[in-house]
Amino acid sequence: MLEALQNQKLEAWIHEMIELTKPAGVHICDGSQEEYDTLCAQMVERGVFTKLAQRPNSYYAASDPRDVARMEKRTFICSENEIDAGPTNNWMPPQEMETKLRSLFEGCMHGRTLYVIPFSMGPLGSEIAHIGVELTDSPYVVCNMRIMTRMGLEILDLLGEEGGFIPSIHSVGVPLHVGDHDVAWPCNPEETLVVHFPEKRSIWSFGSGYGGNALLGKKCFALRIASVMGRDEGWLAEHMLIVGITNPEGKKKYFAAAFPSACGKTNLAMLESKLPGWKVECVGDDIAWMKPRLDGQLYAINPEAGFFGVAPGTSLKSNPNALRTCNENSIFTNVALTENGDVWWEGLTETPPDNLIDWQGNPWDPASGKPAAHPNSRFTAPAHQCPVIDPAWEDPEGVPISAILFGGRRDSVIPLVYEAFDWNHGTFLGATISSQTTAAATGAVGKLRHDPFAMLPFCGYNMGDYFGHWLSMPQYAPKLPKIFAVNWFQKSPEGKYLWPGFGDNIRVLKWIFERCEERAEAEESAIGYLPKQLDISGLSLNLEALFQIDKKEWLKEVAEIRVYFEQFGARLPEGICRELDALEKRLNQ
Ligand code: OXD
Ligand code: MN
Repeated sequence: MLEALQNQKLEAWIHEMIELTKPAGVHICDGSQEEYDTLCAQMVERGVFTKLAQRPNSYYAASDPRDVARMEKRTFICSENEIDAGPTNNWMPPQEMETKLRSLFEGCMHGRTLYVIPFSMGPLGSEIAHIGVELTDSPYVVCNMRIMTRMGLEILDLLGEEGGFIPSIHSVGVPLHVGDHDVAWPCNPEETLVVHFPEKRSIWSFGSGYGGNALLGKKCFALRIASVMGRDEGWLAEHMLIVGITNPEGKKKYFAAAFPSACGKTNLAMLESKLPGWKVECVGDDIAWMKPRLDGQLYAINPEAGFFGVAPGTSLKSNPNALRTCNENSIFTNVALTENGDVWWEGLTETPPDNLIDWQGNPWDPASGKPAAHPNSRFTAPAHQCPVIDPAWEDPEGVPISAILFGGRRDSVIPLVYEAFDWNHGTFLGATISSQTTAAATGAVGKLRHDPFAMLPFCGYNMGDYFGHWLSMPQYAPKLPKIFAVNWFQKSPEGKYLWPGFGDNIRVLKWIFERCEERAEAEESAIGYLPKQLDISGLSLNLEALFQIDKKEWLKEVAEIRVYFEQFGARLPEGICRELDALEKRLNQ
């Protein structure tokens, strides 16, 4: 079967991996519906999937409770030199790591099928897109990858004899020997490793079957490896949603926005406008690849083909379009099950239905204080099913980006919105995002941590160099977008949100849109340009509190950022230090 592969590099690599992992069989995925249906039926038979009676062609899966989120402590960037991974990544010498991986992968697919998944990140044939091949022993991964990427035989045709691809190998790390009993969610948490070799541009993932640890096109390729490609080739691979905004006169602009994981990116990407005449359409909800074109602007594609959205909190109020997107042909992982064969999660309805089965397969007791769905439970749904998918979402040329937004979850200090003075200042805003942690990664929830550009867990090289790459972008794209900072999450001293968020965020997008047209007015402040006016028609809220700048708190912020930046040493670009000094000076004036 492998002889049918035209690409010699691909064939040789697959042979090498078969020899290493010793699977019982090999299956080259054609990406067809028939193949997907067969794999789903097999997983239903084995108790991995439960078919949902209430949603056509949709399934529920429950993971091992030890395998529920990205494992940042076990994620490595193995560059040749430690300094090139930088202080924010885990590192090990590449030779040592390779030896370790080869011993972990030795015979690890015994008794299982090795699936070959050829996939494209981005519309087929787009100059912004890139091809990857994932080898995995998990049919759950195959089915999720079919939703999340463009996958199948046409990718092999596109690759031809000579084409390049990013090789990535994944195993759940549980070989099956004669007499072994397989479990519904095999995984090997003690040995889990998610490893990137940036110079070789390859990915090895062992021991986890969940999300970004296993669907290697997403965080591993489209962010960690692609960020390195972007640095080397003069483009940007970012943890950003992309939206198209149309104003009442029918004029359209595209924005990209970076927020740390589980801070409402999917909600913003599919926002239902509360302002008459304003419309938001979704190009992507998680990742943007942006390349300069001859006209000097940055053009973005969404490299993904589906959404891997956080389920809890998704409701008709917060994100009706996400709910409509996963009405059919979707996979739900670690949510709760209803007795009539549907799914449920905290926040979906105000009152939970009776007789729920929790994400661990037990009858749920509402009095237990435990959630029925895991806080990082997810839906995997095809992007084309989104009712507000943008008509240009698959345009191989990408969409021109007019504004970039940086946000975090901060209950004080950062105002609702402000605009950077220029590109360098905007880069500084990205570099200084901090946010309360969420359940998207293992570890404590609610702790404030720096998450520069929302890329802390996803930057494939030294973060100081990454700031430098951003500063260097004007040389590739002279007509760069304007940059803004936003914070939907400020609270009153009593702990109540000051801003309604969700569909009302259009009011902030409107100001940004009109700033891009030089129509909206702004006031210069120590931290950037603040709106002179914001359309809050119909709302009663405390605008003063939303825009207050507490200079004492900001000076504390500056001192804290200075300490944070120390870790980057000589790799911290001069341009970033200058911005910090200038901010301090303005605050002291
Ligand atoms: C995600 C994440 O899954 O950022 O998108 O963790
Ligand atoms: Mn994300």
